[in-house]
Amino acid sequence: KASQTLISTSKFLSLVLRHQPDVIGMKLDEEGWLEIDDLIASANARGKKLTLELVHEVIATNDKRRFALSEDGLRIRASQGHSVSGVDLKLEKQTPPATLYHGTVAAFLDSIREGGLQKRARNHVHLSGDETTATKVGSRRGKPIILRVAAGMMHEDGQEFFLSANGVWLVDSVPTKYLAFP
Ligand code: HQG
Repeated sequence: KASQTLISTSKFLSLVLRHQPDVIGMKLDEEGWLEIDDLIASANARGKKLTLELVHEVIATNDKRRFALSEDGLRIRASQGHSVSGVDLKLEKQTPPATLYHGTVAAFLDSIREGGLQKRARNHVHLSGDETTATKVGSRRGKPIILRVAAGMMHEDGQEFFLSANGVWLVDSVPTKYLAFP
């Protein structure tokens, strides 16, 4: 199968499962799940070609493992990146490593120094476990700048950390005092 099909399907699933389930007239459940059969039927009804095989292939081959299958195998959700309100992934709190990383770009630095890292459109601030990953995240927007986050200290101070099923660290915000700028 052309990898182009897998990429465009991944983008479509990201749109539906993170941001706008209403584009196919769907609603996510409170933990972000959607019945795969409903997803396929609704997508097809709106002219978006989607099959069970394709959905499973995207889940299995996606470069960032962006989508997860429920235990019963009948539902799908995005593992992180949501902007739809009211979704609670019910992740367990985790103790983070001493340092985490955030990849961004120079244009945002003044504002980040001012207000710390904020969620913006998404439900969490996303942090990376290593600099290589953070560099990729920052590169989506231009020349990457890597900020070091004193995650251990934040955690000791009572901030909650969650780790998504695909290894992305999620927090509510990162106040400036925990950030080291390059
Ligand atoms: C910036 C991708 C100004 C922040 C990635 C970022 C990730 C501020 C942007 C996931 C700010 C938000 C998320 C402040 C934060 N002032 N700018 N106070 N606080 N920002 O896309 O972390 O490929 O919502 O630096 O791999 O870039 O989609 O967050 O540049 O895991 O699966 O505001 O998206 O995953 O951008 O990326 P985003 P992100 P996927």
